[in-house]
Amino acid sequence: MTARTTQTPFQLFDTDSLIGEEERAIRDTVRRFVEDRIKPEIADWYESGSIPARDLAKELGALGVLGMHLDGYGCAGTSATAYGLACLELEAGDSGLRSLVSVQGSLAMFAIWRHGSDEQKQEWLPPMAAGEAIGCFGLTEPDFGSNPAGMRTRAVRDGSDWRLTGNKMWITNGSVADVAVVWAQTDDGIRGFVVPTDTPGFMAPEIKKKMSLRASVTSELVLDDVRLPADAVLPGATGLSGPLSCLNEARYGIVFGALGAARDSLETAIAYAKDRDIFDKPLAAYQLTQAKLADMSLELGKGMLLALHLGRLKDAGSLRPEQVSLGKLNNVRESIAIARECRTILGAAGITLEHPVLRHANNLESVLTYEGTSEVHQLVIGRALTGEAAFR
Ligand code: TGC
Ligand code: FAD
Repeated sequence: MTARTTQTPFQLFDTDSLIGEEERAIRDTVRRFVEDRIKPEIADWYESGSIPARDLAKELGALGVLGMHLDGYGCAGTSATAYGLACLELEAGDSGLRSLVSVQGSLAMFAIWRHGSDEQKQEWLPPMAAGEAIGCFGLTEPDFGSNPAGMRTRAVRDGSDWRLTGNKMWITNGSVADVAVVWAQTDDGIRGFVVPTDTPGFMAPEIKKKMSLRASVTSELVLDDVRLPADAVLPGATGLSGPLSCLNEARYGIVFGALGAARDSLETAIAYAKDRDIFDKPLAAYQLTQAKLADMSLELGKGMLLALHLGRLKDAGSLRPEQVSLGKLNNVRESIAIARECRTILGAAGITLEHPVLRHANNLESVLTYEGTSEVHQLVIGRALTGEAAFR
């Protein structure tokens, strides 16, 4: 019997025909970096719960992915679609790697780029784009995750200075950051502050014993009467719309990124099923296996079409927050389902770090929760459909 030519899920959908030449070149460069630099090391980093964040930040800076869709200040100024494709390739390595890049570029850098003064931009954006300075973004608090409007961290005036007091929780990159963008209540509503992490009173203990995102630094931020100069405040942001505008950027990256974890899981499962003989023939030759592979490929391909559509809307400047919610909700929910189903195809072998599938599934538990839980995105979509806000 002659072997048939096979296609990958994305080849089945011919999604490459929707991507420009330059975008494909960027994607392929990031994919090579992940294959050569990340995949050989990631299982060990995950098992030990540590990553060489400082080295990686510099390498990612040299690759040009930090704040890559922003203009000026050393940023590459690519299309939003190219940024999405880069997120997909990074997350095919590990969600923790994509998180490092999302938090740096879409949250910390974007906050300064969109809402900062010229001086703040000049001081922080070039070293952050190069990966010489690492940023974090402190919005969530121990008692206020889905509802950041209730935050208790407070900044009060002291002469022309500010004094900042409070606690932030679950902050990616916190313990390795050089600069933290911290959101706090003030007499004028919620404001953002650019806080160099060597300021007295700033501490960032790392959160340990995680079962998800183990190859990512997650921290608490303790702000114990941190004194900041008048020009530490982001002049362009007043109210909750300031931090939420940054979340749109990071959520957009996740719309693509989650599909990378799913693609890597599915490619692993297909290769494994072809290789593994069960009851005297390859696992891939059973109808039950093929039904799983077909259904997963459908969801992966549909997710990619949705991501590319949202990417084009973003490039045209017309992407709305509720549309980002459609993509984040669907693509993370389907990607975690794919990673879990792939694990069944690998049987017992699927539970180890020899294969990436359970690592991806465990990581996607965090991705399902951060940047707005699935329930929050259902409620955003529900509000868009009905006009009724059902958050409270
Ligand atoms: P609501 O009354 O709806 O809005 C308050 C003000 O904000 C404006 N707004 C937005 N602006 C920009 N983008 C959006 N997506 C916006 N959504 C709302 C809105 O127009 C209003 O403006 P104004 O001028 O009238 O004041 O606010 P709400 O308190 O009812 O909350 C709505 C809700 C629940 C959707 C929001 O609080 C929310 O999204 N909660 C989820 C919190 C969240 O996602 N946190 C993420 C923290 S960062 C993180 O997880 C990083 S993970 C690491 C990684 O990315 O890898
Ligand atoms: P809660 O808000 O307590 O939610 C608990 C449950 O209640 C969820 O299922 C939720 O969907 C549900 N729920 C909430 N509201 C409603 C409602 N109105 N109706 C029905 N159900 C509801 N934050 C940052 O600021 N910066 C970071 O860099 C960052 N990095 C993170 C990294 C990791 C690994 C993780 C896990 C989290 C990170 N976060 C970060 C925090 C993240 O954004 C929050 O965990 C998330 O917003 C949810 O908040 P919570 O965990 O407090 O859950």
